[in-house]
Amino acid sequence: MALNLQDIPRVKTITKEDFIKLYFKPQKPVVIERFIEDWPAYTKWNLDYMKAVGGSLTVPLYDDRPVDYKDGFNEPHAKMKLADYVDLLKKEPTRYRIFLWNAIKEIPQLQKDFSFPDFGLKLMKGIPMLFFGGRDSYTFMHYDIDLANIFHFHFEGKKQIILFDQKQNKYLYKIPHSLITREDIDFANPDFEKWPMLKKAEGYKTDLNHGEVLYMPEGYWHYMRYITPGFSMSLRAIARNPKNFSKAIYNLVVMRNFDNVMRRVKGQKWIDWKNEQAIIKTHRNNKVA
Ligand SMILES: O=C(O)CCC(=O)C(=O)O
Ligand SMILES: [Fe+2]
Repeated sequence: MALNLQDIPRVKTITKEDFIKLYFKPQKPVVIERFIEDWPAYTKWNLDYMKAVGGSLTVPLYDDRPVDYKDGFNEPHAKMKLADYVDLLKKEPTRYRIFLWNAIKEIPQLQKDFSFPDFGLKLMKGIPMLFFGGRDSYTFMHYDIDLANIFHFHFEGKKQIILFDQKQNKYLYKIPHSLITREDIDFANPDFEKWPMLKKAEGYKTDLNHGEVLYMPEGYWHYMRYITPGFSMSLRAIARNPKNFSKAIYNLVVMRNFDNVMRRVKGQKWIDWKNEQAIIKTHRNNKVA
């Protein structure tokens, strides 16, 4: 038994008219394989290059430890010089990932290596975010707080991707007041005895290679596992669907602050309660005793 996942459609390249009509309007994911071949980044960007241009910078690192009430929302677990981190990635599998790092702000010359593509959507130019990971490290299943449209460009190596749309929430053991599913689900190889409702979820999958760009529609859940060490850049465009846009505002203004306060007030009990609720609610919604 495996998750019910269909392959994300792939195109070699695409016009903005076709992108809008075939993928943005219906909110379907797509991989564009040869979109950035004219970017200098296509030939330049690899782990050695990042080490050469930013090696002395200190970068925030995350591992896959479960959420702890003492951590703030998205607080890093460790810090390292980028040069040491790249060496570590190349030497051995590591759980440490760089997540949501605004590298262009710290290494402005990277800006010269790419251009903001015209997909017919207005991209938020101030925040091209970078993500790095070592072999077998993964970014837990989540969706982004602003439910943005995300263009995810991958460099060096291979990365496994699993996506679900928001209609699947009732099957995914979503943690209330957060943007993640139960962290003890291994989406690469789920235990269906423990998580039976996952059998009903319908999603998408692909392996992303160097130079490919993945379009993730608004609010899509994403799980990403680094099959080999590598890194990616995400560009985003604000949620256009009014329902998603208001959810984004709610998450940013209310949900995040409420969750932080509850962590401070109730501590680990709050985290434990949310984790239990993920199971209770998923099974109740699906009427499993
Ligand atoms: O690449 C990763 O590790 C995660 C990427 C991600 O979550 C995003 O682009 O929103
Ligand atoms: Fe994300």
